Amino acid sequence: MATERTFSILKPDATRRNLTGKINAVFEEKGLRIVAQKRIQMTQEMAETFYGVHKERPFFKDLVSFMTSGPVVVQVLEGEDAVAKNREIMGATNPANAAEGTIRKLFAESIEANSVHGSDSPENAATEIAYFFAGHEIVG
Ligand code: RTP
Ligand code: MG
Repeated sequence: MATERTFSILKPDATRRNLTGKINAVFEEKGLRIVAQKRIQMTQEMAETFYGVHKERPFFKDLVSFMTSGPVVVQVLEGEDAVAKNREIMGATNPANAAEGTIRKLFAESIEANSVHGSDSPENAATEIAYFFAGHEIVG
């Protein structure tokens, strides 16, 4: 399997509880390398664009308001099979269904405030990385 990059967000519930280091430690322990990272405040427009695929879903409005409720940390993670590996490390969307040892099992507060985002395909990873980072900000 080839080295791959995925896009990650530490969501506002994680930054609010000062968990960025603890979550980053999980990525690093499991073999993912943080090759780009910055702390930003998402605007409503950014959150609506980023989660555009969910705009017809009943939870869309709440999700946008949650994602803009405080700072987030956007990241590029690199490693073998990084997209699938990160989804595994994150665990199920709903922490009630997340496996032991996953980030969402360890840290998530609810199905919405679930601490992390990770791209769900290599194609989406490329689009999401390009939305938040310039090429020179990623150093592998
Ligand atoms: P993400 O996109 O953030 O990595 O999470 P995911 O793939 O595991 O879940 P997805 O279905 O893409 O949903 C995106 C985010 O929307 C919030 N959500 N709320 N209230 C609800 O029923 C509900 N369902 C989803 C979560 O923050 C979820 O991560
Ligand atoms: Mg998703």
